[in-house]
Amino acid sequence: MTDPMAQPLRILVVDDDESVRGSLAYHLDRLGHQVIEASGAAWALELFERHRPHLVLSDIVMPDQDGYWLARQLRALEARLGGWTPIIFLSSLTEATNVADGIAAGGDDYLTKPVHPLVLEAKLYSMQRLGVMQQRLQALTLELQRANAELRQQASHDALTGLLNRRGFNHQLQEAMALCRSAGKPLTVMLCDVDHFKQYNDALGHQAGDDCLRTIGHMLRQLARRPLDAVARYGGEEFALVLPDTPRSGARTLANAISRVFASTALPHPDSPTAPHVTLSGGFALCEPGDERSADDLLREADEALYAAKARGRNCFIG
Ligand code: GH3
Ligand code: MG
Ligand code: MG
Ligand code: MG
Repeated sequence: MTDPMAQPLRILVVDDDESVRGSLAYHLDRLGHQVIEASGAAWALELFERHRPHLVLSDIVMPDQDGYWLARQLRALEARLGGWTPIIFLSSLTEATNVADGIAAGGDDYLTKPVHPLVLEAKLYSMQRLGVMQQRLQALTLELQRANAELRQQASHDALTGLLNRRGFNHQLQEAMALCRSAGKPLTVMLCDVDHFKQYNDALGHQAGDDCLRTIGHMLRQLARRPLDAVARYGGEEFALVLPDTPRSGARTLANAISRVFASTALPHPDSPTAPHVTLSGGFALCEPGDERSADDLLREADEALYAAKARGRNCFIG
């Protein structure tokens, strides 16, 4: 990897005095840097946007706009575009207030003319070092943001099926209920549980059980595919669906479609007393406009309906 501190810099030199620019350009060129010259602040601003220099060396007293103005413009530009370019003032003004004003305007350092080439070199080095640190910080921030997004995803999703987990589902349910209430739409909550799944594992092995759960998740996702529908793995072999803008008739249609697809896709279940293939039992609860029950109330009702479906002999939906 190339040493970031050894990189040649593109430096914008701003001074109304041509001889000052010439002398600075001479020293900077000897240090291997590339120089862009501007004789005034407004012109410097244009050149800055065009060339995006790594560093700005600016005079303060110039006809028209001064160096403070330029620094303020550059900082305002960066506030919009992002990034940070070091600004070093190089002025014959020597009062403490000049230094203070320069820093307040957005300058990072302040040197007085004439500047010794060694001092100039050292100051460039120090700014370059700050720039490298800033880049590392940016890279770290990006990495942190990515890790955070990954953690958020993991906190709300199930690793096996990629569906929402219980926590993600509960959050989604609250949001969907609020949305449907304000829009005056019905909403259905559905809980499904795989029938005789213990026997499935016992007959085919836990790995096959995992594969089966993944397939079931995919099938449910395919069946409940309206944009606001959410499918979750609610527990071990239990799935939950929230179906906004879905009345009882819509929930029944979906329940029938689930049973039909499971029968026709025929995931073989050698040991099921119910059917030769994997089946689901389900229960659902409806939240009509004006119904003030909580999400927990709905889930409890759906769970009771699921229990009733199991009691009725499985492979059916009640709600
Ligand atoms: P029922 O029809 O009454 O629901 O019977 P069941 O056997 O499906 O229900 P039970 O609650 O007795 O057993 C659930 C089974 O689901 C047992 C458990 O090992 C299995 N299971 C739960 N989570 C997973 C998982 O992540 N992977 C696999 N392979 N099996 C799981
Ligand atoms: Mg001047
Ligand atoms: Mg279960
Ligand atoms: Mg089960």
